[in-house]
Amino acid sequence: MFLETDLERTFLAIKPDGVQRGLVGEIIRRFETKGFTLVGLKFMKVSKELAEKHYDVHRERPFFPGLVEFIISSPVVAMVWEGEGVVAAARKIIGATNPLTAEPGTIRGDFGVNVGRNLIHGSDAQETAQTEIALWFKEEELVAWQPHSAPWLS
Ligand code: ABT
Ligand code: MG
Repeated sequence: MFLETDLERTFLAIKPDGVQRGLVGEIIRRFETKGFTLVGLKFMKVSKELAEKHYDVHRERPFFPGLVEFIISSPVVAMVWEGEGVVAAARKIIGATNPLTAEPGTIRGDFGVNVGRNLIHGSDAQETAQTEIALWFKEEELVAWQPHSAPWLS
């Protein structure tokens, strides 16, 4: 028996600083223990083309070139997570863009200090999530599954 839920998906990426600092396990743990479901995961170096497309909305901003250089500098962990309300909830778990003002208890609030090194990306809306998932993942790389029904979940 499954709970009736309105499933949605979001795109998350642990940025080069998160990988370099050995925070991959810690970051994934927060989404797993919250109760979201991992449906896609890959460790990869990002091409300049993909980085520029991903941050296309910031193309005219002064920080754009440095941002792209940073994202392609070292590997990232690209992920798709599924669950009820996961897009907004993941943004809460991640915390504010600037880690200095991000609340303690959030990923950025707990581990970061620099806005240009804010550890993890999360889609900012359901529509953006769909665009980003399609940009980063092929359909066959996503695994549709449900965790075993358990008394505490159903
Ligand atoms: P992302 O999840 O990376 O998109 O961050 P978030 O949505 O919280 O914030 P936005 B505004 O999308 O920032 C994108 C990246 O640009 C960096 N940035 C942003 C700066 O370096 N300087 C700035 O003044 C602003 C506004 C932070 C984000 N990524 N990194 N690394
Ligand atoms: Mg953003």
